[in-house]
Amino acid sequence: MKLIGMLDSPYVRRVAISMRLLGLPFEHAAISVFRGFDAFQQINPVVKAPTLVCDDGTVLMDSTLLLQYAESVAGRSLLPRDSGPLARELRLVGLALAACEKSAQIVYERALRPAEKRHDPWVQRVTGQLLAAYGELERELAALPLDAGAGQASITVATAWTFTQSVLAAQVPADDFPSLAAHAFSCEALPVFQAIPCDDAVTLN
Ligand SMILES: N[C@@H](CCC(=O)N[C@@H](CS)C(=O)NCC(=O)O)C(=O)O
Repeated sequence: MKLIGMLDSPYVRRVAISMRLLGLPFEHAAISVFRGFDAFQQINPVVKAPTLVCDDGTVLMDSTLLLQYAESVAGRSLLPRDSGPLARELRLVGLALAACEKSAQIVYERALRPAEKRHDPWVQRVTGQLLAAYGELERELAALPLDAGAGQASITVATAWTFTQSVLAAQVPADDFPSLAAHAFSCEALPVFQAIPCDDAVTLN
């Protein structure tokens, strides 16, 4: 299998870390969806990161679908089987993915849209949604912490937080989210997170 996309994308990174934890060997091609658009397009015409090229050549996209496929190949899951714990983990994953989406929207708005065409009410709406997602996550983790690296919610929450802190630390002050910051700190110290780092300098990937 071949995973395509830069590790400054939290979506790519959560898939890479999960595949490593599932014990699945894979190649990684760090192709940018912006600077490497043409090369990416030759693999996946839609140019979405992450993209997974399966061993039979099937091209998949969307991190959650990639993980569904990877877990099927591995024959095990990073999500709980029982519906109660599963519902909580899915809620946390959903909140973290929403936070990734809202972070990326703000980054794209700033980096790609000419200043005179920016629409402040839109940025404010997205920033409110971003803070709401992290507010919910903070409450959840303060009430019941996650074990570092011990499942899909743990991985996705940590990769989302690290991503947002790398691009929007001023908008989402770590001091306001101590449980989230502590969780991400514990995860980032794990060998699997260190082996698959969020690129220091986030580029528009
Ligand atoms: N829901 C998707 C989101 C993936 C996504 O938006 N990736 C970004 C990179 S962080 C991307 O491909 N951006 C290029 C574009 O959408 O044109 C997932 O979970 O994989």
